[in-house]
Amino acid sequence: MRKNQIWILSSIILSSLLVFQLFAPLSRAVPSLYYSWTYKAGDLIESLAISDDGQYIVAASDDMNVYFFHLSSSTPLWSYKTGGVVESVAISSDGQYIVAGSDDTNIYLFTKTNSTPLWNYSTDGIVRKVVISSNGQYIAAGSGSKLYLFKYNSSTPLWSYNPGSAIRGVAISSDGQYIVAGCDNYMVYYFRQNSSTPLWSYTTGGVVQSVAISSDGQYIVAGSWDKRIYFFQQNSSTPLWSYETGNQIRNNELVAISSDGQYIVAGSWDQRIYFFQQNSSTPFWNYTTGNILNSVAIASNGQYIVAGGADNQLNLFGSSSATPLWSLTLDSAIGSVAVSSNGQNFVASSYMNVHYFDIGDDDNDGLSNCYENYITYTAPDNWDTDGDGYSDGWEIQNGYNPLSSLSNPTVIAILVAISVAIGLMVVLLIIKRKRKS
Ligand SMILES: [Ca+2]
Ligand SMILES: [Ca+2]
Ligand SMILES: [Ca+2]
Ligand SMILES: [Ca+2]
Repeated sequence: MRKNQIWILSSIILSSLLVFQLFAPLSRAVPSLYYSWTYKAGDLIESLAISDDGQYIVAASDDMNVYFFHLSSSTPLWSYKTGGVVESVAISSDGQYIVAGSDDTNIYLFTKTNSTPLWNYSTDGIVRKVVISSNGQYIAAGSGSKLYLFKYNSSTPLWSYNPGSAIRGVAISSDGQYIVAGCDNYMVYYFRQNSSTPLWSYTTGGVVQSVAISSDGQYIVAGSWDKRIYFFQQNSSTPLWSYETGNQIRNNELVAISSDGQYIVAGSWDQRIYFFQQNSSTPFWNYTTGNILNSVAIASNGQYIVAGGADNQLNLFGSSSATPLWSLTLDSAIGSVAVSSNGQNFVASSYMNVHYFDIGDDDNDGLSNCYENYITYTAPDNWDTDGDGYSDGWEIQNGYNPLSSLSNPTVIAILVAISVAIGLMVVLLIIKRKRKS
């Protein structure tokens, strides 16, 4: 009888262990616990940028400040107060250089280690858009009615171009050799770094507010108030194709292109997000949101898309499907989004707030890399840090310690079994003694 009880008990323990093991290392597209933080500025956030590796973030605010963050903390590494609303910010690939454009007419260049600008330059008006080449060597800016190009080591522009009306959209290739600009006069201009005379220009049917360029400068995309998305190759001012959406493309962050120029994303005031492959003007997919779009971004590899707008919904898509991989409702309209090169780190603004997200999960244990680095202190490259057979994510979600191999259901089951067995033996002993006496 005692043998039978022990047998039943151990089979129950064994089978529950098997069930635990089966469910422990579940893989997910987005980890169930991801890292995020929020910083609240003094006024509306106008623009956000993130370095390629997702480590550094820069924000432009109507409170006149430029804010610079490292992903490890929602407290800025530094901030700098300009003389007006900061309209636009950009960051080099490695996070080394930061550029900002303000309503005080100035362009500011910073390095990541110092809140004092390396230099600033006063333009002819409000600076609406700034960009920096991935290598940090060239800066382009659109202001009152001019496009400016700078080299990082001098506040004197290499050249400027005056189209006679405001420049709203600017983009620059990775090496800074090619620049594209969108203008209030309905034109798209394409430049080479060595000349202020455009290589070509193209007239759309409306204000061109959003432009983007592939890393090598070969492909250009533009979004216009005429509702259309235009796709160009660098050797011709005639678009390869264009596509008419249901409403205006009316913000300066509403088109984006992957590094190789193969994938294009656009957001329209028709409330839709459009995803294109380079060779076709028919969207590969589109997704209908609940309001106008304000900002879209695409990972360099073209595999992830982040988009946000006036419906407060932040959406992350994979390139293959219009069904969001992940979405989150923020507290108010999303103004700006930016994404790291692999799509695993991104930022979004909602009114005065800057939100950072890390969803990379290299070891597939259900905890994002930064969540492991900054919250649980487990290893982001080891799904079972303490080696007890239960994944880090499963342990956290079920109340065990992922850093102690003694904290897991197996050890607890064995302890329970031992106590039950001891208990049984004591009871049996007592019964035996009572029968004897
Ligand atoms: Ca992980
Ligand atoms: Ca881990
Ligand atoms: Ca473990
Ligand atoms: Ca454990």
